[in-house]
Amino acid sequence: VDWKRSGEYGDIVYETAEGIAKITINRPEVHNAFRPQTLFELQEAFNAARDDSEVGVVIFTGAGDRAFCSGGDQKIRGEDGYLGDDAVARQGIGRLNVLDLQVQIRRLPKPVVCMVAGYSIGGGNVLQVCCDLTIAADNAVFGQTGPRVGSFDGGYGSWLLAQTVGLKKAREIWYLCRQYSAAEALEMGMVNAVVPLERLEAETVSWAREMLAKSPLALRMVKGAINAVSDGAAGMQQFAGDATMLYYMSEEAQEGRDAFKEKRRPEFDRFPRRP
Ligand code: 2NE
Repeated sequence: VDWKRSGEYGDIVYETAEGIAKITINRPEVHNAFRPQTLFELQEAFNAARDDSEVGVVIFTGAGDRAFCSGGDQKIRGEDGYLGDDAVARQGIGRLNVLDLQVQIRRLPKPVVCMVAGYSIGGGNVLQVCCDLTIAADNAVFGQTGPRVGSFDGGYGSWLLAQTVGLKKAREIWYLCRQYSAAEALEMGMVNAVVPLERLEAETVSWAREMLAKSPLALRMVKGAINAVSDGAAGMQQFAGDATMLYYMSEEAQEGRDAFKEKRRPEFDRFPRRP
C-alpha cells in the first residue's frame, strides 16, 4: 500500500491510502506507551479520519513489531494521572485522557480495525477492546496489568471486555494479570483473526478493502446499533442523531425546511403514512 503521510505529529504517524486511514502510535522505545500528548495527537488524527469523506475504514496500530501499545506511560504517571508538559501538568495535575479516546473510537461512524503485533497490554489492550475489529500477528500478547501496577479501568476495560470474552474470562484477565497468546485471544473471542507477523498489514488491509466495498451508511448504522446497547443513553443519542441525519436527507424533512423558508404551509400530505 502506498501510504501518504500527513499532519504534524510527534508521538504518532497519520497516513492514508485507498480510502483507509492508518494511525500509528510511534513510541517504540516504550512499547508505544501513551502520554497525554500521544492521546491529544491520536484524538486529532481520529478526527481527521472522521472528517475525511474519502476515508471509510481506520486502522489503529503501533510502530514496530514488538508492541501495539503498553498502556499509560508509567514513567510520567503522577499522583492523580499522567503528566504531560503543558500548563496543567506544571501545576502537578495529571490527566486520564485515554478515556476520551476510547469514547471517540466507539463514536467514530466508520469501522476501526486494531492491528496488533507484539504486546497489547494495560490501557493499550483497553483501546484494542474498544476497536470494532482486531487482527493480530502470531507474536501478539494480550493482558491487563492494572492490579499489578496500581491501576484499573472500570469502564470499557471491564464491562466491554466482559461483553467481549464473557464474565468469567474478564475477571480472570483482571484478577490474575496473566498474559495471553494470540491463539488464546482468538479462542476467547478477543480478536477476529491471527496471521503470521509478515502478513499482518496485508491481511488487515484486505479486511479494510472488503468493508470499503460495503454501504458506508449501513456500516455506520450497524456500528451505532451494536454500540447503542452497551453505551446506554449516550449510545442511543448517537443512534438518534443518525436517524435525524437520515431524516434530513428525505424529501419529507426538506419540505418542512423549504416551507419555513418560503413562508408557506408545509405540504406533508404528499408523503405516505407508512405501515
Ligand atoms: C509490556 C511488557 C510486558 C513488555 O515486557 P518486556 O520485558 O518485553 O519489555 P520491557 O523491558 O519491560 O520494556 C521495554 C521498554 O519499554 C518500557 C520499559 O520500561 C522498557 O524501557 P527501559 O526501562 O528499558 O528504558 N515500557 C514498557 N511499558 C511501559 C509503560 N507502560 N510505560 C513506560 N515505559 C514502558 C512490560 O514492559 C510491561 O509490563 N509494561 C508495563 C505495562 C503496564 O503496566 N501498563 C500500564 C497499565 S495501567 C494503564 O495503562 C491505564 C489504566 O489502567 C487506566 C487508565 C489509563 C491507563
